[in-house]
Amino acid sequence: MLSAPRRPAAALRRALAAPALVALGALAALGALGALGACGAERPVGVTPPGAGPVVRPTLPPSYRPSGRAAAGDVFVHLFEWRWTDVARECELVLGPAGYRAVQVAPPQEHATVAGNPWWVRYQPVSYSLARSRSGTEAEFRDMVGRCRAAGVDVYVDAVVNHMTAGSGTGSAGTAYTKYSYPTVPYAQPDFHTPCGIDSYQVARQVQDCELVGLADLNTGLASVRQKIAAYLVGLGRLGVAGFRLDAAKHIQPVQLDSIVALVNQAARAEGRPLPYWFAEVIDYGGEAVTARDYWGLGHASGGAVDVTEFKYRGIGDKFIQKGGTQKLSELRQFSEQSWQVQPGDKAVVFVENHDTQRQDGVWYRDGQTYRLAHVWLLGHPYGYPSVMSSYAFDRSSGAGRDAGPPSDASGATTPVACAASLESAAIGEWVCEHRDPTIRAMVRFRKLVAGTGVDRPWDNGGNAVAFSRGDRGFVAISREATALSASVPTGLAAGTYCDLLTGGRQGTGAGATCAGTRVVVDAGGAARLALPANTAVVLHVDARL
Ligand SMILES: [Ca+2]
Repeated sequence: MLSAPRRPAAALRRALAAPALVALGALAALGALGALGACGAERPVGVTPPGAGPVVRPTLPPSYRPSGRAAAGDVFVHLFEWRWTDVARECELVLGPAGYRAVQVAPPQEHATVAGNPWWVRYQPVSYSLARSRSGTEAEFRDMVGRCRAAGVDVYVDAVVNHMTAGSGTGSAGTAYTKYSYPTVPYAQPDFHTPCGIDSYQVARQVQDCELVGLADLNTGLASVRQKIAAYLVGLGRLGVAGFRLDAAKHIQPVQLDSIVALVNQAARAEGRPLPYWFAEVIDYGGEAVTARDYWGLGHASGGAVDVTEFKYRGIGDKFIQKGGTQKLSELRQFSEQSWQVQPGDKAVVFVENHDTQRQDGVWYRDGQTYRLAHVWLLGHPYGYPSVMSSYAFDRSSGAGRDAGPPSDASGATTPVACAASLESAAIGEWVCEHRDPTIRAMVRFRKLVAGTGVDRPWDNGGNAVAFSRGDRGFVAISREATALSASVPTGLAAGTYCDLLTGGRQGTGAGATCAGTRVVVDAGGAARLALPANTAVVLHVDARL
């Protein structure tokens, strides 16, 4: 059973996330890409047209090794569109002290420049130069990586390697380019797949070898192209970048991507550096030719591990916003890898929103307290390696609003981060800084404290409250009820009085410790006596026993 709803075709979703491409993407989704998909006349003899009969495509065995991030209780944050200098400061002042394992930063390569500075230009590479992007200069990037490392925070780079741009112009670092010509890399026409459109997600060949929403698709079947991509990532590794998000991995053949990963892993090993952490963006809600499982084997042969995004997990957020008016929190009691048909927890990168889905219809910062509660689940439950989205406020009711780039000045330059006071007060054009929210920060700490424990003693009230224990170390209860909830709920905790982490937690240690939060009594039978105000949660940890 799938609790996550089926989504529209991925091409359309992508197009909706990049409205300047809507016309093209929507056409693709309607199968009307005749002109762009005109592979016929120019196609070399002997090349099978996309969708024309069965083609044997090489596959990777689904064997893998865990990256270990889920088991360690790690959490990373995506500082969407932040400038390098701001990321560096955040690592030192917030991320390190809060216990975030890593930060995912914006694609650092030279990118297209488009009037109005939409966010998605960062996903249209012009070269692999770091000289200047909207986030800053190469010197600032290098400084950021070093300072984050020193603060105990790994830097993950968003690696856009499936495609280049959809048009022509001058890149952020000054490179003049056309759709199939990028002199700084260099790439020229023969480095790209013969242009064709994706009009069916039932045909893997189209999904992987044709143009995603009209973006020039790199021919990753060529060793020379793979070498150039690998060289970009190896260079980042030498600067101290610790990991990579493989953007649009679903649109690259797994064996070709594996070859790139292997080149980077081998270089790291040869140079005495740790192998990078990798995760692949594979949007898989079921029902398509390309699946997340196709990518499990990435990196295995070269001695590494590659995690994969689990988009079905978005359904968690839908329970919290009671999407469709019928979903209830109590249904989360049934969450498991089997019942939700999700990937193994030690393979999955999970989130309740990302930069694409927050522009669609999922839970987002404007849901305020409900957004916080969704994170209490995300970070309280042990499944997966969680990513926390940190963004800027925008209007998702209009195409222009969804397109909007980061807060910027009159010249279009991204402005320094100044966080809104709260999720609720963030005004359009302000940085929201969701990752600084006290509830989310407390949960990052909790996840680490209970790492290694499973989920047991699940409980629900049949309505909009759910609870579970983390072995004998922790307890989480969440209520989306509109009125106060009183209940006696089983826990794995020893009897005593505990101080709720979310409302302030225990201050100090030993006999002098005080409780700044709500006190919760666990009785001799191990039951917590809960009195939860509407729309709140309580989180207990064995170390917060008074
Ligand atoms: Ca491709």
